Amino acid sequence: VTRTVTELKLRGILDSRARVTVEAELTINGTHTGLGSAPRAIAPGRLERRRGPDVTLGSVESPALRQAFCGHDINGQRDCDALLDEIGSVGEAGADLTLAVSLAYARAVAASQAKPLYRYLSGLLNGLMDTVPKLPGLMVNVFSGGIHLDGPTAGFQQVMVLPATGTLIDDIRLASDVFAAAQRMTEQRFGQVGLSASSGLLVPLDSVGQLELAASAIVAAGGSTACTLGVDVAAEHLAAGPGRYRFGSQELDSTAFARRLAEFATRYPLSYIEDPFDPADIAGWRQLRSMVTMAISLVGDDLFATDAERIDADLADGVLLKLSQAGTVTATLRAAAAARSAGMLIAVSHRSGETEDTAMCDLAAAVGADLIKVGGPRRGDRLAKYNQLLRLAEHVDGWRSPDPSMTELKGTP
Ligand code: 2PG
Ligand code: MG
Repeated sequence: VTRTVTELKLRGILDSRARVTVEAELTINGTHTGLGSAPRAIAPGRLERRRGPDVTLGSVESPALRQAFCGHDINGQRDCDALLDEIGSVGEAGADLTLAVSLAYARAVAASQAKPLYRYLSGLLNGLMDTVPKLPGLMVNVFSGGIHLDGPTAGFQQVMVLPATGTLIDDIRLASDVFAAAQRMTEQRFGQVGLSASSGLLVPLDSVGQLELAASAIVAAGGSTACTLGVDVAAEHLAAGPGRYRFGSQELDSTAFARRLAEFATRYPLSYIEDPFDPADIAGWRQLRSMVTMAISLVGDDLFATDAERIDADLADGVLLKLSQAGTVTATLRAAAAARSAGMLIAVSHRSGETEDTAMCDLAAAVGADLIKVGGPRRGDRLAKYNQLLRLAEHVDGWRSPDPSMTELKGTP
């Protein structure tokens, strides 16, 4: 089948922080149209592909994209993304524009094949990796800190709860209960608290206080046997010079910071640590790995920046996949395949500034990701993702139906 791009529209739209990001609308053969948009981080990692120049709301012009796509036959995601890479590499489009177009093309083709997006994406994995679509486990942001907190605090960017009841529906229920318990407990102490960009609670507590409270909230929600905790240290943003980190009121060298993290791993039910060190602090990564048990996954976000070439199983146990870091669907799938062939865990992630796009959920299902993080269960930009996962649960094979013995969602206080 020939797939001629008959129309490509680009526009500036609002993200969840009311910053402007881009959306693409692409039509093939005049019949099938797909939408795609790019999220926007508060502060992208050093190794990430760059966003393009700021765009304004409404129609956006990109002569290079128009010329390469409009009226041309583009016969597969790989061709589409190779073209986008080329345009990106000569500086004609940033990773935000290329991602938006790549996702819009994927959705247009999936629609023309009457396939849900996850099925289409899983078809693209042929020859790249062997996988059966499955739903990921959740990592739910409870407390935010670091640069996600308004104001200068040197702490973890996210404290998350990882429910593991065995079904998505019960996981969502339990995580929502833990979140509600954490909110109730913090509001009893501090009065009303705000929400961060990722819909985590913004509390006047340091990281230790947050871990304590999250552990208590798990108990209060009756989740002690089914929940662990995870943190995104986002250490790149804590770095105070090579191999030095600001943490609370202290400045620690790499070894002292590794010891601190390893100590947390013994005091709290931690199962996941993301970006414990700066990407340049290779010694730090190796050191922590030798200090913590196998029960804890060390995962690279800013470390690998969703780049297949950077992925290295000697440094971490897992890879965080962010479509906006890779810049195209194909580059993201390549990173997933590289992670799997290295025997590493795969986690898929949202960004701090999100749109209503839910492609990351389909991506997670298609690559059979182990984990996904889409923020706290508050506000539409994050709920869109939880709700897409619920829809996917009806499709994806191998996902058990809910256990009726689990209690009903208790709801927010
Ligand atoms: C992260 C993400 C999302 P940001 O660090 O993993 O939680 O944050 O989009 O700000 O990079
Ligand atoms: Mg991160």
